[in-house]
Amino acid sequence: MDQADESLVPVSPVQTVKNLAENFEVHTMPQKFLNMRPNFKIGKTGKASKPFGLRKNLIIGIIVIVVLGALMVLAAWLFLKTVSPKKPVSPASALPAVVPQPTAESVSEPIQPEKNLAGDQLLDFNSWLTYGAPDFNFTLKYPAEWPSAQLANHDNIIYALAFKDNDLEQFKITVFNNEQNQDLLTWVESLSILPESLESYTLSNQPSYIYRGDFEKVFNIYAAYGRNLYSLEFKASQDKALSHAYDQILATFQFTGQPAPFNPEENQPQFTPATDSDLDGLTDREEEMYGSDKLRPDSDGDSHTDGDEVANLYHPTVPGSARLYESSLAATYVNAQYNYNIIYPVAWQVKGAGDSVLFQDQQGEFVQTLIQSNDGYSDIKDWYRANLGNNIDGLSDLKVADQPAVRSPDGLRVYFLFGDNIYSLIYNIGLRTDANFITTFNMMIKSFKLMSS
Ligand SMILES: [Ca+2]
Ligand SMILES: [Ca+2]
Repeated sequence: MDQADESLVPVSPVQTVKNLAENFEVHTMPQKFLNMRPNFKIGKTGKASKPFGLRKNLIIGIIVIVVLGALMVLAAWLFLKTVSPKKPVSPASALPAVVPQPTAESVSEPIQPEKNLAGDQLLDFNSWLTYGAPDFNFTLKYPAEWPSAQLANHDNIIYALAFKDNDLEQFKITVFNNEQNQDLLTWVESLSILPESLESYTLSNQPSYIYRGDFEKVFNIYAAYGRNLYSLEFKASQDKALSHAYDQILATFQFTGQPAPFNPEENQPQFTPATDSDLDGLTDREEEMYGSDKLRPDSDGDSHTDGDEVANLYHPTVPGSARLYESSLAATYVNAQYNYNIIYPVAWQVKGAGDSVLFQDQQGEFVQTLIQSNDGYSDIKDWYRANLGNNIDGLSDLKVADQPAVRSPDGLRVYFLFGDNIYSLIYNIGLRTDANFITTFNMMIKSFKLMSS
């Protein structure tokens, strides 16, 4: 048993496994481990020769592709040039030869003749059709491939029309009933568009606005004519033929017929003057703004009422000849483009620039200076009759900056002619029913000065 026991010990399975394990550890593991590890490490830091070779090949590959791409573009360009020599080479097809990335795009461009053909068709203005909507006072020309479809009316929309290319709306015209005789800017603002994001535009000789949407998916043109307000919405596009077609549509758009005049009765004041507790010509809101006493008609006791003082540019709370515009209550706005300056309450915000500037109270009322081109009129009343269609009997005469001017029957709008332009000063009470700033408006009219250019 002892011998058997002794002889059994070395051949026990545990021992065998242990020996095998020892053998493996000694002869293979460290060697492999030591050989593998340094290579792996060098490779990972990117200094080893093999990956570098790969990068080099890749770079050479890219260069070859770029050069080949450029050559293909050049070849395509030369081919197109010989095939259609009358056609100007668009910078789009010439550019990618220098730009390494979009080779695939630039090569595929000349292979798409359908698009160019459609563009040619689109821009064949002789084939364009005329659309007239005499009841809604407009006419325009449009590509024959774009059938028109009338859209449903709702709210104060009285007419809506879309022009479609393959069932997709390219542009649409919406006509709104201007029941409240809103001015254009007030209406556009009511569409939640900030005046700062508008640019002036002229549509069929009417002062209009263009608004380019936040994401440039559409752009809109807003205009007013007679009793209607118009929105023209175009699907924005980088396609040159398409934008050229849009330009042509806008160039052919005409307002037609005499704009329906507003009934003079409707033009009467639709607001009530705001409270003027001491009846001195300044409303309580104005007294608050100028710091005068709303219960004392002559706050500074110089025998001139507060209202008279402000209307004539004097300081209501400093006796004597202290000027309003030399005080901290008012500021001067200078418009170098149209050469004028005007005094406004310093508490108001100035918005806009150029031909349309708003001076706005915190509660929404504002005075606007609006300048539009004068199409050859020499008498402001002739312009008023032709453009606003109102009965001129209700107009009152006044002078603004020494120019003969007219004031609308409601007293909120003043117009005069200067140089090649019509200048308008408009007091807009916004959505309010009471007017708080009539005297301030009069003060601004009186302060208006034209500067020699
Ligand atoms: Ca008062
Ligand atoms: Ca006074």
